[in-house]
Amino acid sequence: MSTPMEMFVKEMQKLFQPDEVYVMNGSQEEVEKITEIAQKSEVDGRIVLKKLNGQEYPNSYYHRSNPNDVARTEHLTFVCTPTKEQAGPNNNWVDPKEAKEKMDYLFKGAMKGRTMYVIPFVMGTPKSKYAKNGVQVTDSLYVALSMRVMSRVGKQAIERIGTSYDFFRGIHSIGDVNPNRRFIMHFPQDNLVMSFGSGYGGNALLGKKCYSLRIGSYLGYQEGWLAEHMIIIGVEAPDGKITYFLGAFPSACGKTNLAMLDPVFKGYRVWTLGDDIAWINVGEDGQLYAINPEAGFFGVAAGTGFKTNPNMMKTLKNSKFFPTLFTNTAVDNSNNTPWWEGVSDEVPSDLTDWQGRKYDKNSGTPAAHPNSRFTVSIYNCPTLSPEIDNPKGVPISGIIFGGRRKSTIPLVYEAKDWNSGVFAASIIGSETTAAASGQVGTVRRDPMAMLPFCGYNMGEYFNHWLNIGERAKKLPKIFMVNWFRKDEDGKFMWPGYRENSRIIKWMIDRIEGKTGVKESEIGLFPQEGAIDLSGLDIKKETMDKLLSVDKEDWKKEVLMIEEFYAKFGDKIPKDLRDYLKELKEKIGV
Ligand code: OXD
Ligand code: MN
Repeated sequence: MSTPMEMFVKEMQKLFQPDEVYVMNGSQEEVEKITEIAQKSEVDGRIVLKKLNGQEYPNSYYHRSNPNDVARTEHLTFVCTPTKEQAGPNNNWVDPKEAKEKMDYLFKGAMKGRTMYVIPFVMGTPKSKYAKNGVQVTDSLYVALSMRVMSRVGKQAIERIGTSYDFFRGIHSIGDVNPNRRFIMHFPQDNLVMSFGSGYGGNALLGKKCYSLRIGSYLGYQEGWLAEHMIIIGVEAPDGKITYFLGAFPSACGKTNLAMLDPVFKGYRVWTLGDDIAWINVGEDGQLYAINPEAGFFGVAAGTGFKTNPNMMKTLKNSKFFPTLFTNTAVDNSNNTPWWEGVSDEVPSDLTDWQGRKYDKNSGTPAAHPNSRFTVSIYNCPTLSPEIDNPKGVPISGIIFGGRRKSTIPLVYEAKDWNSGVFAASIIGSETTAAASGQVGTVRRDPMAMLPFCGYNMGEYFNHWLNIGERAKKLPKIFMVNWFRKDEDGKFMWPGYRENSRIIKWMIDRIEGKTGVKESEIGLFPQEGAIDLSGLDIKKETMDKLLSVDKEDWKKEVLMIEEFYAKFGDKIPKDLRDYLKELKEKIGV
């Protein structure tokens, strides 16, 4: 008798007709073997991996993708629920039967002449009752290796799955990397994702956005937990006390930097637990507990350097866990190292750009793609929390929500309580970034930074957040931040990066009840002088502006919020509609 997992593999073999099938066991020898093969294999006319300078970047490899395949493609991503309403206006929708027929047609025979890699994986530390199992098939060596870094692959997953039918199925083929034949189809009711035509992280590493967020959010809705686009950190104060925070920010808004922040204050340190996704459960004591389903970072290289994120640079230079992949950066030919804007001030003279061309410094274009990425094990991180494999997760005292906004949104404010925090998070707007294909810099609503990742109707998702608040006995405080305010000359008003620790220190004071607040139309502001600005050269007028409500700006903001809410009709919980009404009155709309 075959196990359900074996049956799935057989079914996939029949569909894809690969020359060979290889089931990953997760061993070190296996990773080494696949890495060797990848250095000799071409996909889409490119060598899959090239070894980089091991002295500078140990165990690191370079990957260049098709230039048409460099980011998530939201317009080709679908949530195929039985009805369109279940997917909600926040998702593209196709009827599940139609979607499956389309994908089966594309998948049929797509792996002829290729090897099908079978990746049994666990999301979350395998001992945790919150961890979940999946099996992905793929014909991409790059995807197989990346999944090995980003999740717990192999034996432990096979053992956990055993004879159970209860595992996520991820079906992936890179196909012919043709954007006209590229689809990422989610079937929440079937715990299934089908993805064709892309090798890009968020489209192809199906354990990540597809399972841990889109399908995960739906499972959380069914089972009473939350799957969120959030970092997890522990902030240690000089007295040794650690306060755990979650932080939700849209893609490419500094989540990874915040996840391994080096605070400006002596005696404070940040412990990293996750930089992208959190699974949050109500613990037995009624507090919220979070685990990171992932085992690696898939971070934006562009902009990362010793000045902006020294701990990430140390992570990339650590060789403990193998391999580290660099994708669509440039390469410095003088020493065979990956290079990207921000890693050094000097632009090296002999660079090959992300598209494999000789780089011309005067071209006015960057050498690395703005969404160039690294894939690296979390276990290489020097600030890794000792709690990383705690099966219970870590108890959360604060949730930080943010967006990227030039204007309107203050540097920080606090929500009065859980429900008003859910409202504040539901109205976030953010400027789009290079992490998704399409125009960069236009403001769109991105509630909880989940707009591209919520696998069901967002109106119901908001309601689920309110319900979690009712179930939990000890709720975290909710804070809203915006590190990206600009002045009239287009200069950032707040220095950001390490200096953000000043805001986090204030949040800890608030959690501990050590400082009061000032009420405003939108929420609670820090009291005068409550944010420790010692040693920072910032004008009082700037801080006053950063911590105030500009009613004229908010009048426009409220209209955008109203327009967004209107798309969901009465799916938006009444509580949230009432908050909006109240906000309009306070702003004077
Ligand atoms: C990511 C994203 O890759 O949010 O994390 O796009
Ligand atoms: Mn992300």
